[in-house]
Amino acid sequence: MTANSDSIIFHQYDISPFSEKVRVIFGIKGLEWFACDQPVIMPKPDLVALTGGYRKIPVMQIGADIYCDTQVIIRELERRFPSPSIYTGGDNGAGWGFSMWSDRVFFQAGVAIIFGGGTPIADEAFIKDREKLTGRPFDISAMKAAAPLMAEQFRAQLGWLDEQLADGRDFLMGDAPGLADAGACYNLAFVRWTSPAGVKLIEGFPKVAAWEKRVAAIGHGKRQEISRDAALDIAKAATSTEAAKADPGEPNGLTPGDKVIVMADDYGRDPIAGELVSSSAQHVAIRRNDPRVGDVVVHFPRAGFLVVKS
Ligand SMILES: N[C@@H](CCC(=O)N[C@@H](CS)C(=O)NCC(=O)O)C(=O)O
Repeated sequence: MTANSDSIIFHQYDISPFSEKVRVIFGIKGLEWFACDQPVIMPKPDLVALTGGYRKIPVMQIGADIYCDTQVIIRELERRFPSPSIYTGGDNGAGWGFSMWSDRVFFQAGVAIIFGGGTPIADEAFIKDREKLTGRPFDISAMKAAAPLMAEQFRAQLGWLDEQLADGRDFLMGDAPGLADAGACYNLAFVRWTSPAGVKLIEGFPKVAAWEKRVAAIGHGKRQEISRDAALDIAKAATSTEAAKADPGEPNGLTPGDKVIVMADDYGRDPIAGELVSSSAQHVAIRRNDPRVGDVVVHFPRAGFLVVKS
């Protein structure tokens, strides 16, 4: 199959843990998708042509709709492909809170162990890039000093997963894999790829290690590859399917047509400018134009992002 404007194009790289979260969702839903590999560090001109400045990985593209951040990517996958659902244990709302814990607190504990333990990923160019991304020194010696303390944090949180699995269930919310499994397992995968000390901590919880294997066995759905040029050509030829929609509950009166800036509230806070198309408590969509891709609509979650009139 060649990709078209209905295809899932997934801008990613293989050792990206947040990409792994979505790849597991592709597996759970049995989806076909196209991997469009992007660089691990800036510059990423082809990605930024689509997003308007957002540089984090992954980004999902369907035609001229561009979804930034795993939260909005997974919500959109659930909307378009509802079966099997990612909410397998009544965690329709709680699953998102669980994901935010995993993406921020659990992830940062893993990062400290990985980079504090010394890993070949962290060469000079990578360190400089991540300092720009976070606006803070990427201080390997400070991470080395903190690694033993962070090991305690990481272990305590692995312990929560272990307690969740204590009754012998196969997956975190019950018999079937879903949002919680994808949302937690990628942090363990990242540790496995990069940190022998971290792997020891995981292996300290045999139920967690067995669960991890069950999640890995789900696979990643059906993956094919697409070049960056071909992905941009698809965006250029396509039209967004997002309809303009006012949200009467908008706390600050945002209305379709408003010129706005959207930015993440943690790291990678590059501002993305556009015109508001639609918004809700969980989602904001803005239209922007780029000479390489034409008009595109870029989607973001609300939790973890700021939207301001420009
Ligand atoms: N909140 C974002 C976090 C994404 C994230 O931090 N991704 C990492 C890679 S796994 C990243 O973009 N690092 C900087 C880069 O790759 O340029 C999400 O859920 O998608």
